Amino acid sequence: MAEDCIFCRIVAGDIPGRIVAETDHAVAFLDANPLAPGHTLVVPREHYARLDEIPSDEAADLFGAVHDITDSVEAAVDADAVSIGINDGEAAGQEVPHTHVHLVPRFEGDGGGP
Ligand code: DGP
Repeated sequence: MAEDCIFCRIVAGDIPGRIVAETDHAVAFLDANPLAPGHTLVVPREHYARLDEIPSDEAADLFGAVHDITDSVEAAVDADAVSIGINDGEAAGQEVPHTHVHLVPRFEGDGGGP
């Protein structure tokens, strides 16, 4: 755990997070600054700043969680689709240096997305 990492602190339960799913290696919680209702972040439990730092078994679990919860995220807010994305590195727009997958519910004609 990185003491100064907000996502590590949510995973550890040190600060409140609206957690929607948990697996052995991944935790999903609602984004505090959502692009759409139901915007969810899926993060590895361990602190990895970038995607290529995650061991393959933990990456498989992370993307398994993404696979398993996408339908529920979409259904929870009655969306039409979901945009799934990672800002991998600062130049890509990554603000929180703990790898996370965005699940952004999409609605017909919303014109939004990550
Ligand atoms: P990115 O730009 O890809 O690093 O996205 C970071 C996301 O994290 C952004 O959508 C807002 C969200 N976020 C930042 N701080 C917090 C927090 O303290 N709690 C939660 N739940 N989300 C946060």
